[in-house]
Amino acid sequence: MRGKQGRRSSAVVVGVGVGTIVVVLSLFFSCVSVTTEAATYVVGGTSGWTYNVQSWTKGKKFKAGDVLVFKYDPSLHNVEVVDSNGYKGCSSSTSNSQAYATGKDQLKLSKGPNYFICSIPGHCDGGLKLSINAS
Ligand SMILES: [Cu+2]
Repeated sequence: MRGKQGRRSSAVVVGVGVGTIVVVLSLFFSCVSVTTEAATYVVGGTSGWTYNVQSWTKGKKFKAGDVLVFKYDPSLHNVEVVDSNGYKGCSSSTSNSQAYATGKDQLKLSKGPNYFICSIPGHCDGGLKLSINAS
């Protein structure tokens, strides 16, 4: 009787030990994935790359290397990577602006401010612009 109980309690101890190791390991791997894996975001969520898209960034923390996927109808819009002046003035005429127009452009964030606009006349002024600060 006493021997049986002893075996049962040691089995419980072993069970707790394995459980703790599993918890510790899964915590370890989830921390690793948070710090090293880049996140991928569909800009604007289900609405995609459209007007007043800036509100979509609220509450999100972006990191350098994260990938933004711009989804839109390429017959209606495009995406241009611009500098701060291009963003403020809705102008793509800056020398270092880059245009994309596939309708599903994947762009990597660089550290610091990142600016995107639609360069079709009136669209950026109408709110089709995005600024993201990546840490
Ligand atoms: Cu547009």
